[in-house]
This record gives sequence, C-alpha cells and structure tokens, in this order.
Amino acid sequence: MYTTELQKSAKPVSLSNEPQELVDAFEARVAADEFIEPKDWMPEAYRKTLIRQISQHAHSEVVGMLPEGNWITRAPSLRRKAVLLAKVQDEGGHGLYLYCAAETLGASREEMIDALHSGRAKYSTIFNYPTLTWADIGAIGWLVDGAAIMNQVPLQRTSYGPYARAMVRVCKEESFHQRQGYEIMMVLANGTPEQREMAQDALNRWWWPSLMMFGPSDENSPNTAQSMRWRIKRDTNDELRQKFVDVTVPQAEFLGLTVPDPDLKWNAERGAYDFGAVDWEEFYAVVRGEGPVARERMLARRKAWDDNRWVREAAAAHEAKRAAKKAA
Ligand code: BYC
Repeated sequence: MYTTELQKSAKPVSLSNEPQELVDAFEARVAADEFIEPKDWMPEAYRKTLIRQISQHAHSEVVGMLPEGNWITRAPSLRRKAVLLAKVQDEGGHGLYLYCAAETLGASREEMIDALHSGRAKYSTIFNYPTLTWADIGAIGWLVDGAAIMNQVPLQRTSYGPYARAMVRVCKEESFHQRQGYEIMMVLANGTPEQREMAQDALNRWWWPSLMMFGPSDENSPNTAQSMRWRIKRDTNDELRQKFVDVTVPQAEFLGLTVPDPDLKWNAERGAYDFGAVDWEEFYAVVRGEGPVARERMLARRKAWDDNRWVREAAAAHEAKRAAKKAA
C-alpha cells in the first residue's frame, strides 16, 4: 500500500535531453517486469543510480570481510575456523560479482575502488562497529546476514539483469551465513552463564546497528521513490526493516535472549511488532564516517590494496604476454 503511494508520488523521469520514445519504451519494459540488460538503452539517471547502489553494495561486501576476518585465527575450533574462512571468502566473491555488475554499466573498477579509498563512496554503516567477542561473529551471521537476506531477496527481481542474477547466488550463500551465525548463538545461549551473557551482550550491541542497515526512514530516503518507480528497489526501507523485526524477534525468543528495545510489542491489529525509534543521529554520524572503527576499516582496506599491488601487476604482465603470444 505504502509502496503504491510512493510510486505515485515519485517525480517523473527527467526527460531533458533524452528522446521521449526511448524513455517511454524503457519505462514500459520496466513496468512489464522485463530485465534491462547492459546493451539496452537506459536513462542516464537510471545508470547512475545503479552504479551508486551496486558499487556501494560491492564495497560493503569487501569491507564486511574485515570484522569477521579478524576472528579467523581466534575461532574456538578447527570446524569454526573452516566455516568462518569459507564465509569470509564468500563475501569477497560477492564483492567481485557486484563490481563486475557495476562494470557492465560503464563504471571502472579503479574508479570505484578509488572512491572507496578516498572516502567519497559509502559502504554499509554496520561494518564500522567493532567485533569484541566470539559471540559477535554469531550475532553478525544471525542479524547482519539476516538483514542482508531480507534486503537482497527482493533484489533478485531488481530491474537490471546482471544485478538480479548476481543476487541469486549471493542470497543462497547469505542463507548459509545466517544459519552458521544462528548456530553459534544457539550454542552460546545454551552454554555456561558466561557464554549466555556474551550472547546477550552481542545482541545488545548489534540489534540497533542491524536495523540501521535498511537505510533512513522512508520519509527521509531521497532515493527510494525513484528507485521503486524503476523497480531497482522492490520494497521500501521501512517495509524491509519491519519484516526483519517480525522474523527476528521470535528467533531471539527461541534463544531465550532479550531484544534490547523496551518499546518492542506485538501489535495484533497490524499483525506485526511495534518497535522503538532508531537513533538516526547515530546512523547519520556513521554514514558521515564517524563510526567507532571507520578509520581502522579504511586503513586496512588501503593497506591491503597497496600490499597486493604486485599481484595486480603480475596478473597484468601475464595477460600482456599471453596476448602478445596470441597476436604473434
Ligand atoms: N549505510 O535514499 P536512501 C552484507 C545512504 S553487505 C551507509 O534510502 P537507497 C555482508 C544511501 O546510500 C550488504 N549508507 O538510499 C557483507 C544514500 O546515500 P547516497 C550491503 C547508507 O540507495 C559481509 C543515503 O544514505 N547491502 O550483507 O535508496 C559480511 C540515503 O539513503 C545506508 C547493500 O548494500 C547504510 N546502512 O537505499 C556480512 C544492499 N543506508 O548514495 C554481511 C543494496 C542508506 O545517495 N543497497 N545509506 O549518497 C540497497 O538496498 C540500498 O542502497 C539501501 C539504501 C537500502 C542500503
């Protein structure tokens, strides 16, 4: 319902210097739920919006490797290490599919990475919080990957073909990630009193930042109306946040843990949970780069880029040799 209202209120696409018949044909294809493919004509603003969202999504996956990568050597058993290693590798893979999807729109990998490293590009606020205990790895899998799935399942039907197809595999992997996190939480929640306390503490610290992952409230989301109209986004930020709360609260109850929100209450009339207000000041501060470990995250990314320069150079030299041999 809300979605329809937003779609109606969306401003029409800028037609300034784009041929009306091309715009009309594009809009008709989107309205018919056809995928738009790289070589198809598309409005410049649609291309730009996609490059913005897909590259930010890619950056989030790659920066998202850091908080968990930090725990690979400290995971409590060989099994936990192997599983976490696989998860972190998956996140790197997601980043690659997404950078490739953005490249099909004409963005260059170098430009995108440079925008991240220079602080011009955004990435998800969630990765600017520290992972203090092993329970944080459980909470990230359960809540952060859980929120990611909620947001990404509808993106499998986003209007841009390469982005939608990348999401199919990403969602399958995220669903494994969510389960591994929940399993860690189950073991801790049913463990010693100290382990239980650790699990509760992780839930206390990750709950609100996870709700912030869905972005600003709809009334303060400058991009939602147009992205819904173009079917890049299929649900609004608030709709997905509500769905996440409704699915996750019973999971917390099953663990015997308490969601840190005194206003959380089942609303039988709406068939959904009412929940407290997100601290938007904190959200915007983290978006501005003032998150607790924002500086460390960017230093780590820049260092990895610099330290691995030789790999990129060797790969380029190898490719040049191969091409020269082929041409000879
Ligand atoms: N953090 O108009 P809005 C993962 C920005 S990784 C930072 O609502 P939009 C994982 C937004 O970009 C999963 N910035 O924007 C990885 C916009 O700024 P600009 C990451 C945020 O795009 C490793 C401004 O605020 N998922 O799961 O319509 C380990 C206004 O917002 C945030 C994705 O990237 C935020 N939380 O909607 C474990 C999903 N929220 O660009 C797990 C794909 C908003 O106008 N992205 N902003 O300057 C999306 O679905 C949408 O871009 C969003 C925002 C819902 C995030």
